[in-house]
Amino acid sequence: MEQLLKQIEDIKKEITAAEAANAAALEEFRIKYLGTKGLVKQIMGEMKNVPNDQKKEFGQILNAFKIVAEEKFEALQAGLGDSAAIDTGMDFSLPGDPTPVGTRHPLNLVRNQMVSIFKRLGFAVAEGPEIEDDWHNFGAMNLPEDHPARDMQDTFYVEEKTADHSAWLLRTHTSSTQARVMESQKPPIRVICPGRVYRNETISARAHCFFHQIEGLYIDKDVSFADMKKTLLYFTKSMFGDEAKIRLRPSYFPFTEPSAEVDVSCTICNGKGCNVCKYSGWLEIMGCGMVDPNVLENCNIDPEIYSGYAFGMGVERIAQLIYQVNDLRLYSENDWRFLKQFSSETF
Ligand code: 2NL
Repeated sequence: MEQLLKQIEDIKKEITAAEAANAAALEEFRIKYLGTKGLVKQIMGEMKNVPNDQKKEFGQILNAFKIVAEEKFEALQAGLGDSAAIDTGMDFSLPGDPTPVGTRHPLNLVRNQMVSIFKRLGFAVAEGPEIEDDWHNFGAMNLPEDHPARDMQDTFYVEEKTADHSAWLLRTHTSSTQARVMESQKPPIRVICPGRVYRNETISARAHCFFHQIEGLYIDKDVSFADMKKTLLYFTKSMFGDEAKIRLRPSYFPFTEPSAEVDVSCTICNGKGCNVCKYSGWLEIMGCGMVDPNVLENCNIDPEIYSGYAFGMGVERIAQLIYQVNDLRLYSENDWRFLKQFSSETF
């Protein structure tokens, strides 16, 4: 007994004096005193040799001894702080490796900017399906059954017309979404439809089998051609700067009458003449017109009460004027050398 008590006192002194400079030394301490083959367990094992009448007293001494070892371990651990967990030899205070976050796509940058201008003018945003039936894409838009745009050469068909369903196709313009809005809402309607559209074209620098459009529609009582001109001028100035001018040239679309093509004064030379505008001073940016009465009727809007204007433009075309990208294929090749050039843009 005497000997055992002395041994406990000696180990206690050792424990009290112990130090741990790092996680490895702390682990050594734990194994030596508190491990399954450690000294605390060993001494506990001596309990069986203690005479019965002394077991209670000895038990208390042993318990206190164990607590001394455990408390010391905790104190050493606390002293080492976080580094006690695992000593990896790494300096966690060093700055981390940067995480690449990607960039916004130039077409999304331009689309967002265009949408925000029209939102300021009170236009709502509507989206619709890219796979359409031929009524919403063509019929409602006043394109007759034999119109060349419906040709397989121009339109991608997903399903041919059968006895129980119309033809399904990849929409060739977002007017199909405007038709859906007109069918389901009552005037006043003031909406823009951004989205991807498809045409059966051979891919080149100047043509692609898909591109992006924003079409707009305003229907109310007494909507005039002048209202349309003022809206499109506001849009153009917001997009290209206050010095930008517009010019309307008479044109033809099956869904509007009268119709016009809209040019903006060259965004590079401001109308003086340069390579980009081929020395004409003007660049074509959109089509527009007063919504044809047939189109209103097709969508259950009474042309005797309501009138409206509509317009459409290509997002790639506007992006080309802003960024001088002259090859349409760049937009969909996902080439990082192209995309990263837009990393500083925040829109
Ligand atoms: C273009 C397209 C235009 C429209 C598009 C339209 C027509 C109706 C209803 C809703 Cl009836 N949207 N879109 C109207 C006039 C011209 O041009 O991309 N031109 C370059």
